[in-house]
Amino acid sequence: MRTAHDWFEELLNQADWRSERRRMYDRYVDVPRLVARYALDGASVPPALAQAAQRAREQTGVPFNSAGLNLYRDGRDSVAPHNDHLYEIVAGFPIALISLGATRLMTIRSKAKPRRILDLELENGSLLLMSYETQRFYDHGIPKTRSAVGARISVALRVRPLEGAPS
Ligand SMILES: O=C(O)CCC(=O)C(=O)O
Repeated sequence: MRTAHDWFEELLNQADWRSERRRMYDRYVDVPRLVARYALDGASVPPALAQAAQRAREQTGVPFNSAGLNLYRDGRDSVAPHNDHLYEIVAGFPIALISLGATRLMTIRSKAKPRRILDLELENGSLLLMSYETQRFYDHGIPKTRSAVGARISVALRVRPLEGAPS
């Protein structure tokens, strides 16, 4: 897991982390994690991200061109159940999630009843591939935890439509 550890340290220190605010009903709230986004053909991509994306392309055969990074600083950081917006992904391509750092639980829930729930421990160095179709029928999220957990970075790789290309 040396490589995953090195990628974690490098991205923690070099990624362009930002906090975001989101409208919730009539007020704005902090998004409970830090985020960074990269077009993978851009000049400012950290070397660790370029390497991780290349490994994911080799493992999956998918031409990922975009990365969304999440930094969960501790157990208070989370992402609410959601599905990816399909208009932001080229039809048919999966989404890859690389986990670095502390293990966090991901909960995957079917949208339709009867509700099926799958809990996955996302470990350091793991790669989770979620199919395009999954986004139609399932939500995924990282719940908060009271357990003492360290920081975790997830790298979400997607194939985004090129600017101006028909989707
Ligand atoms: O942190 C994770 O593994 C999930 C990230 C996620 O759901 C997203 O970036 O949309």
